[in-house]
Amino acid sequence: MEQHLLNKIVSQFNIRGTVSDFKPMEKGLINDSYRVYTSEEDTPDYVLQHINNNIFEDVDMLMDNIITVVNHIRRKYEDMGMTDIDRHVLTFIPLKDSGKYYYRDDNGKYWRMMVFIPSKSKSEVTPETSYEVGKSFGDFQAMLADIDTELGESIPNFHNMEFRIKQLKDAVQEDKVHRLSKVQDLVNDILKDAEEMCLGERLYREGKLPKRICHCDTKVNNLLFDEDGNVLCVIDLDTVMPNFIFSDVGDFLRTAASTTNEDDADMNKVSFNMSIFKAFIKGYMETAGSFLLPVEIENIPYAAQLFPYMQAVRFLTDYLNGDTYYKITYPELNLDRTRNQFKLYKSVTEQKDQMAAFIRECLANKS
Ligand code: GN1
Ligand code: MG
Repeated sequence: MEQHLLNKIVSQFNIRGTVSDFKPMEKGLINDSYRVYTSEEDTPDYVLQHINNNIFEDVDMLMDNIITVVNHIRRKYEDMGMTDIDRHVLTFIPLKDSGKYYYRDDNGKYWRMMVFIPSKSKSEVTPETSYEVGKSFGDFQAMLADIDTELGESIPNFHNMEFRIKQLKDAVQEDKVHRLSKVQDLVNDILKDAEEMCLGERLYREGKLPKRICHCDTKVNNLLFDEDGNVLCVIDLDTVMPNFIFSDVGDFLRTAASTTNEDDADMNKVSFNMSIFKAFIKGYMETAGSFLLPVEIENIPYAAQLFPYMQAVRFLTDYLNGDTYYKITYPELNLDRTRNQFKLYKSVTEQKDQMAAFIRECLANKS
């Protein structure tokens, strides 16, 4: 986007310092972001982000959720006496002429700004860092447990597996861009496990499984790390909403414990790394163990399966719909992503018994 248009947008926000440059940031399949540089020594840089309101239709609700969450976390950190809070929680910038946290430009596009946090992102997750990350996730969920405002669903049915299966079946039925014949076998293979993967929704309906406030997009590149590989800050809060804890555990493992990334078209490289799983779960159980119910703990292996599976379903649905949701760089990318995630799901499934045994071990050591 052109510099003078970006300048015009930024000038609406109540930032400190003089803007000297913009650089597009590579991140996310949904929103576009720019790093906004300021020239003074004592002013922070910022992130300017375009909010994709085709996906997040209710921008007011979205930003209300996010502001509630960051204020809540900030208060907790203040109570703990933390000194460098601005590195640990996102700071959003209001507009100059109203208290609103987003700007709607002349073309009807929505924008928001936040303080840029210098960090190492996309850090390679090792078993050592994975243990620390597990602990921070347990803390993150514990911190959000007592928010007293009810959060809205910024994307209704976001991680509802039954709903995602229905979307895939609809896409198959419509076959909008005539790709079905090419992928019919894959569709059949994936749908074979649909019922099993909808376990969470069944347990919820039976009143056995609670929803808690979760982040719902805990992939590795939505975490900022410090020099030692500890989680500094959890970013990308668009999807924070009530859900099963499986979401955060599952999506983190989907990305961190995969031996490659979701865009890798070489399926031989895709498998699930048990040592990352073990380290993460060990850390997570140390901090979250106190509030998790047995049904949540027992089903952690299911969570590890569910997320690559759900992502395969979502990528395949988008492929059949003609790539209208996820950004792509070549025509078959969503199909490659589907195969990649389905392969990962299979690899998790093969190791499910080992996971269950490890969880039993963690529980035994605790008592
Ligand atoms: C999207 O926005 P981004 O790239 O962090 C998606 C996630 C998927 C992910 C797959 C709102 O996340 O649910 O897991 O892509 N976010 C939304 O990479 O759909
Ligand atoms: Mg996201």
